[in-house]
Amino acid sequence: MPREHWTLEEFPFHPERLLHLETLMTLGNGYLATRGSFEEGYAGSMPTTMVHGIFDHAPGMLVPELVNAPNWLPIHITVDGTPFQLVNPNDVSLTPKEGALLGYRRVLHLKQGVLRRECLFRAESGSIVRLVFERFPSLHDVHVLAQRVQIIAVDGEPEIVVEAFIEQQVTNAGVNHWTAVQSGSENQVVSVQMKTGQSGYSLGMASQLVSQTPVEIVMDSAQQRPVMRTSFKLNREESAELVKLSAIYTSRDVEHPLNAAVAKVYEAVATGYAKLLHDHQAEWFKYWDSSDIVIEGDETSQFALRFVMYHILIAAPRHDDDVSIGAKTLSGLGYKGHVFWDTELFILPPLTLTQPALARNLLMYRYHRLAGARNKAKANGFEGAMYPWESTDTGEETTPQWSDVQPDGSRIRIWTGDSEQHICTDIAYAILQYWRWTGDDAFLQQHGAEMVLDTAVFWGSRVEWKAEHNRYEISQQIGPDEYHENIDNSVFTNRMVVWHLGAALKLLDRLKAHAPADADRLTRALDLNPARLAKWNDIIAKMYIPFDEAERRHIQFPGFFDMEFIPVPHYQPRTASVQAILGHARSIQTQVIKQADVVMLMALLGDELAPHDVLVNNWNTYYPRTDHGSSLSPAMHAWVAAMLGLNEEAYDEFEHAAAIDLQDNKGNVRDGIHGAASGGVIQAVLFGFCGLKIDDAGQLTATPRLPAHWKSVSFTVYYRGRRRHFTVRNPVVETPLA
Ligand code: IFM
Repeated sequence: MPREHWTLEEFPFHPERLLHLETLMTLGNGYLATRGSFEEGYAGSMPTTMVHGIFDHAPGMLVPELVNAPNWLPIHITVDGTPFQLVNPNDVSLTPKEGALLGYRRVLHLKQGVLRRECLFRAESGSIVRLVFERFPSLHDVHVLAQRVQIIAVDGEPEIVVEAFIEQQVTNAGVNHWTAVQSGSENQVVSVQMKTGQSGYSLGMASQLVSQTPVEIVMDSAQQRPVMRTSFKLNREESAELVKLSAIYTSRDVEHPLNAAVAKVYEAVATGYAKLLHDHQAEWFKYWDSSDIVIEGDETSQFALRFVMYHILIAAPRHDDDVSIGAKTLSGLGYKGHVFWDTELFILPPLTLTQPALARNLLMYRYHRLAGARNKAKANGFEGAMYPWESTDTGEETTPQWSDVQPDGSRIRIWTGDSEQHICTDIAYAILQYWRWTGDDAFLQQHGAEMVLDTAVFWGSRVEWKAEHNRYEISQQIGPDEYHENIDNSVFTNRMVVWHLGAALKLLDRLKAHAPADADRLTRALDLNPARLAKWNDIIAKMYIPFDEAERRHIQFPGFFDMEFIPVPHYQPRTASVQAILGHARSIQTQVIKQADVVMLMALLGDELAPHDVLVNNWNTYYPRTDHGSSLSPAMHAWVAAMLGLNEEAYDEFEHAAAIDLQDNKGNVRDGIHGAASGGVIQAVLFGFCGLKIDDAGQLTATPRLPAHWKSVSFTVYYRGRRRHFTVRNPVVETPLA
């Protein structure tokens, strides 16, 4: 697909990949994102626009979800009475009345954040037109949505009719969230105002069609919406240009979203498309100036890296620190827009390094949800802050307890909301990683420390003392490997808790030394009394870390090796996970692992976890048992393999991770981009292949372990407020002369 390193191209039309490409070609600006659906619509397509923070819990649904907003895209064109529609070239039942698509190219421009589509279309009359669609949600002014269509009469003298409107009949795959829908028009601007049923968010959207020919507003009474219509005749070779400018606000932004949207449309029309595009592109260039990573020697990886960074950038909130990025970004309905650990441990690090202000926004989202985390701890009989496994706007636990109805009519119990408690250490890890890289003391003192310390308070109350073993344990956990549920003493969780409590104690000492007022405030507010701190030290000393002394390797959890061994690599080539092949009931009784678990621990803690030989033994043990049933897995393996000098495995897993969305090798990209896999790919390059890290002396260092055919990797990172540019090359090995 990649024609050059900045564009994703579809040529010719691939109807069989409609939903996959619709996801890949999502545009966004950190406020909202819109899938790459067509202006004229297409049967089976899923036009979706999602605005950060607009969640709603519809009647009959198990949990709230991010709501599909009105569709700002519709522009319907008829050519001599034939509606311009893409037809499936494989559908032989179509009649000439439907027109003929003679040519098609769709290009997503990553560098500019613009989607362009060119179509050559023949009407039933024989007239041929070339249509060029272009659109972008402005990065410069995130409330502005811009579209332009050029219509060129290639053959004949066609009569053209253009109708543009806002589609307000939108649902989340059939689930309606909107009530009190009202549409209207005034002074050439059409608008709609609607409200979510349960959560009560209001949304206003307005739109104007700008044409050299008069635009009238007509009522589509069947759909109860105003439509902007214009018509004209083109001579052969003549062209026309139409611009549709829309704007959107919600009650999260302003008190009167509709008024704000209408005013913004007037402003955008006065500014004009060319200037809007110019300003939008200028913002994108600023993004890429810090976030581009240049690989010399591997064009496919170069493109893949830009693609994943693009998707992180369009999802990252720019001006809002009260929202976060869901597992599927804003590009699809998968996981209902819920926020998981995917954000803190996978998506956030690339932002911490290249766009620290955006990383801070995401961490502040968690700060604003401390109340929800404290409620969860209390409801479960614990102290401190226990973050939800799945989070939305409220900060309450929103993991569904039951799956959707299965083909046999049953529902499966989902335990992650109860037991995947490592989310608390994941958030603390991301906060301290952000602080170490940025040196943002103000954030740490005012916000970050409270989260790190109150989640430590949670762990202090959560661990269980086992006098008979003279150790602390943690029962009923789900580690990153979600195939094994409600196990006792997940090594990932127990070891990360030790790390967390150690980091919390050091943090408190630092605050006492450098910010005594904050140390004092937090000590009182969180009741960090000497007994509590002594217990943290005791836990650090006596936590049970499952380890096999004879084999010198970590044990994922006690009993793991008693289960049936399945040689996962023998199950190749496969398209399904080994779990799907063996079936749920059997696979949970085996050593098949869903995703990096002990390997994830190695990525996070590196040498701090264990001596090199133990890390190698861990790798040799767990790699052949992992079926990568989760998209989060391959990139972490690439990082760790690179760290261990396993170049071949590192590149294999990197390629695997980089293809997850582009090749749709899990078959579910229609539901949205795998945000964590995207962030993981970037970490595999920076932390894995480039070996970028902050050493004990506080210096940035890089240890090149590039794939053999990569000549160099160049990137810019912010370290303690300073921009640093690196070009990493494998060390030149001198060959002695014969
Ligand atoms: O957070 C992940 C989890 O680790 C694996 N299942 C999917 C979740 C959302 O991406």
